[in-house]
Parts: sequence; structure tokens; C-alpha cells
Amino acid sequence: MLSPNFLWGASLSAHQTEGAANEDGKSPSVQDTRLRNPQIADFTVAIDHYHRYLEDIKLLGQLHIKALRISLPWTRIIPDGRGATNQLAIQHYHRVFAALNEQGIEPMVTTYHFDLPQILQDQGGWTKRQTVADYEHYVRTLFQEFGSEVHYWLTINEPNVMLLADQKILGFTYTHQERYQAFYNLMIAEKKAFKACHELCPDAKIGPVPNISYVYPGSANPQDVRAAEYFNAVRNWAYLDFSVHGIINPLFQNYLHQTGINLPIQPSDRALMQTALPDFIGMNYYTSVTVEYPQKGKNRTNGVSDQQSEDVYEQGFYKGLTNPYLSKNEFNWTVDPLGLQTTLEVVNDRYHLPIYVTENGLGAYDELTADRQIHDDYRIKYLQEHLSSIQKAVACGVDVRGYLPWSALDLVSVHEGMKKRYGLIYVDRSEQDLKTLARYPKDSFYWYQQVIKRNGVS
Ligand code: BGP
Repeated sequence: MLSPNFLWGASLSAHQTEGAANEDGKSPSVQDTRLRNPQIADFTVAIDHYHRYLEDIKLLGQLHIKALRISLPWTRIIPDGRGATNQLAIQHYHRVFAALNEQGIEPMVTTYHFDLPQILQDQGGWTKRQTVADYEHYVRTLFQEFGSEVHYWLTINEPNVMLLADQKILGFTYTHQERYQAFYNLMIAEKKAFKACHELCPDAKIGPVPNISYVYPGSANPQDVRAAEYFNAVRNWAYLDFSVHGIINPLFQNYLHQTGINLPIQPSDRALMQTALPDFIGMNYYTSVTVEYPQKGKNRTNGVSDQQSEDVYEQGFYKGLTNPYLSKNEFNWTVDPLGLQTTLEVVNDRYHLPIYVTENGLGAYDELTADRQIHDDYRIKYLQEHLSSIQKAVACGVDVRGYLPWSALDLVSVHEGMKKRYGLIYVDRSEQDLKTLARYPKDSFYWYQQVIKRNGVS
């Protein structure tokens, strides 16, 4: 049984929904500038949520969610990356929080979701320690401005995916050295956010929000098991061990050593690492990952070009493979609801903190019928199976406090535009044609409404 206080919600991010890319003083982020396939939708208009937030929030009120996860765009709040705050943006988000409050919806706010101000990227972005100071100034501004309206904060969306799938998410590739400089700066920046939030918003809670997927070994061969341990360390535990325990995961440390990396640790960081701690874990989950030890002669280029698939390779450590026991969705992502239960149990055993599942969902082609309906039974099945896994984990004693599937409305997918839809609410636009941008609840919307009413799936 889920607690009656279980936080039923849904998720969005700013750059994938808002549009208004050049309005009200917003500056470009790395998401606006990165080279995209011109055939697919970009973020200039996205789903026009910046102008339609009232309509969207009213619709979500009818869904009876208790929480909406949104992100705040750094480029709107502090357009120069550092320095002056943009009052137009501050006023806008006060209006957004008021509209949510009117519908009885708690905001859960991600401070930063892949959209670093381009102006900071031009100066080296996360490879520079200066960006940590800029981020700290930015989040202190958020906590001061919105501290009385927001009770759940999330720090940095999926730093692990951002770094491991950099080419796809950011539009450029870090060198190995730069990637782990950026890793360290992101993790220290997050610590600064934990500390600032606890100082400035004593009633609020804050947590990290990595993408956590348990990594399976391809076989019982001890080399494959070790490959899975390495990739678990590099993909999952390096991030959560740093956030929650304030330590560098030992196997990750060993991996860094073998690959010639020294993290740029400053002496004063140690105390911060161990004292600035999260109140909960926010966790995004789409799939599990399976790896084996890469045998000689099967060399490929090092890299993790898509975090969600078997396209993972690092010579001497791990190589992704197709898990023959699992099916795939239309976009080639492996579907593994049982893996969510396992992942939750492992995260619980390692960290003993409340968990919110802050993203989970199915990217699919949806069809709007002539009578304006969307019969997305495949999405209902996906969500039903994953929710059932959450309930089973809770029955095993895991402290899952909320579920905020991706996504509340259709939005522009990170690298596949509008055709790959995740929403509970359909948005009428295509890649190139903005059409009416009208919103239509899908069958999954009505299904989720009932789930919330009954406090779970049977
Ligand atoms: C997560 C991101 C989201 C979202 C989701 C689906 O990694 O936090 O922003 O996009 O993945 O990914 P995609 O849009 O590539 O299908």
C-alpha cells in the first residue's frame, strides 16, 4: 500500500517546453545553440508553455496531480550567467507558482536541466571552477526569491547522462580529462546548492536527480560481472556516493586512476562534501543497461553515445550488449519494469534515503484521431508496469515517496524532436509545423487520473 501522502505528479523541463527563446530578456543556452538536425523541432517555440502555462496548469489541475516537476532556466533568471537578476523572469515564475498553488499542485523545481547559459560555456562551462561560483550565485538567487513558494528542490538534472552522452545532450564532446573536471565541478556545485538551500530555506527539502539504471552483467563470467561493477560505478554510484556519502566511489577512483585522471579537489572541498547532504534522492529511470567485458579484437571507439541503449563502450572496462530477455520500444530503448524494482532496492540499500521517481515514461509515436483522441494503450501499459514495480519495492520496505512520470505534456525530445512523444497531454504540432498547439488529454491522462484517485494500480 502506498502512503496516502504519496506524491503523485508529472514532470517537465523548461527548455523542452517553454519556447519564447528570445523573449523577456532570455539569453541563449547550450540547448538553443547546439547544432540540431534541421528536420526536427527546435526549442524556439517548443510547446509554447511560456505563454500557455495557465491553460496547461489548469489542465493538470484536472488530472489531480499533487506535484509538478519543472525546471527554471538559468538563461532567463540571470541572462548573463552571472550578475544581475532579470525581474521579468522572477515575476513570471511567481505567477507560475501562484497558478500551481491555485490548483493545489506543489512545485518540485530542478535548478538546472541541461541548459547552461552559452555565455558561460564560451568561457569553459563546467570544466572551470568559476562555473561553480556562478551556479552558487544563481541557486542562492532562486532560494531567496522562491524559497517561500517551493518546498521541493532538485539540483542538477542527470549530470551522469549529461557527461556520458555529451555529444547528444550538449552538442560537443569533452575529452576524458575535461569530462571528469566537469564531473567534479558539477558535484561540488551540487554540494553548494544543498548547503545554500538548508541555510536559506529551512522548511524546504533538496535532493540530487541523476538517471539511475542498474547495470546487469551479460553473463556469469566473472569478467562480465566486473564489467558491470565498473559501469555501475561510472554511471550510477560515482554520482550518488558523492551526493549522499560525500565520498569518491572506490571503484570509480580506481577507474579514474587507470585512465590517468586526477580530480581537481581543493582542500576546503572535503568538509563541504561530507557536511552538505541531500534530504532525499530524485531518480530518473527509463531502462536497465547490460554490459560485458570487451574482448580483444572487438574494438570500437570509446564512448557512451546513448545512455539508454547498449551503445556503451570503454576499452578495458565494459561494452554494452542487447539483453535477450527484454523488449524494446519504438525508439530502440530497452523496456525493463522489473529493473526499476531492482534499482530502487539497490539504491535503498546503499543510501537509506527517501526516493522520488522524478522521470519515467515511454517515448512513442502517437496518433491524433479525427475526433481529437489519442489511444495510447502502449503508454498505459508501460506506466502501469513501472508503477506496479514501485509498489512492489515499497512493499519490500523501500521508502519511495512519489512518482512524477515524464512527461506531463508532449514536449520536444532531447534529440528526437516532436515525433517521440511522452506526454499525458497531446500537443498539436509537428516537427516543422506549429499547427494549433492545442492540448488534448490522452487516454493515459484519464487512466492516470484514476490511478491517483485510487492511490495506486491494482
Ligand atoms: C532524460 C532527460 C529528459 C528527457 C528524457 C527522454 O534523460 O532528463 O530531459 O528528454 O530523458 O529523453 P529523450 O528526449 O532523448 O527521449
